[in-house]
Amino acid sequence: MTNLERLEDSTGPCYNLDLLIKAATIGLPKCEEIISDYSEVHKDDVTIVNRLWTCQGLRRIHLERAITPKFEILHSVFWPDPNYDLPVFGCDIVVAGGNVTAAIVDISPFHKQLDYMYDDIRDVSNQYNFDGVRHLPEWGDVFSPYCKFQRLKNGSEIDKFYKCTREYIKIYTQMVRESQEDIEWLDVLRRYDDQLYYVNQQRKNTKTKAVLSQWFDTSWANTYIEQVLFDKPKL
Ligand code: BLA
Repeated sequence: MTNLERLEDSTGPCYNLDLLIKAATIGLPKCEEIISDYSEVHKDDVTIVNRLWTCQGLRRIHLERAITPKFEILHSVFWPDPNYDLPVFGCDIVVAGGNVTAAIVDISPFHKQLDYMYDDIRDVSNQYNFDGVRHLPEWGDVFSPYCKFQRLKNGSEIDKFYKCTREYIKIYTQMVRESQEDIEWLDVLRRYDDQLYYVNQQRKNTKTKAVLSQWFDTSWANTYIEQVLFDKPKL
């Protein structure tokens, strides 16, 4: 199979999540696609495709698929605009040699959001339990108690992860639609700082850098991590 065929292989877990996340952007208020220099990256046998949007409440919605003959990655983050009191939605799935070694989905809280925003998420989270649960690394203190992180060992676990992500993203997009702008200076500044902390923690994931540096050179990998995967919010 070529990379393009792999990308469009509708039997793969990344394909289904890709469609799910694209569908979730429909109906977000004032949602517009952003054209970036990284919309397609090709090097040797690696292909990366990026889609970016912005909408009211979110400074950036990022959906990425990376494909090589051995690896497939789907990565997505919904980054709040610090003028809105919203958590971060994040999802990452890594398929290596046909096995889903990592599948993670979370709605990650800032400040005290856990105390007043998470009733629905807690209820949904309780309905999904996975077999191959993995431990979060130290930098993973940014994730919520309802973060789902596991390997997916068979089709029914893959299907469960899809359904759980569908519920999480449904709750999240509803939060975005209902969110009101709050430009109280101290609150905005605090949300900016909180998001910066999340960005810096994600940048500590040595595995992201290891994979990207294997495919490209270290300096390209660093720029890609800083500008595309985990960019800092602007004040
Ligand atoms: C782990 N992330 C990984 C792994 C790889 C990547 C290869 C190791 C897989 C494994 O442990 O089985 C790599 N992810 C990438 C690369 C890209 C990518 C190269 O998106 C882009 C080209 N990671 C995220 C997001 C979250 C996340 C949004 O991008 C969470 C919401 C989490 N990835 C995450 C975690 C691990 C991981 C928690 C496990 C890290 C560890 O075990 O140390």
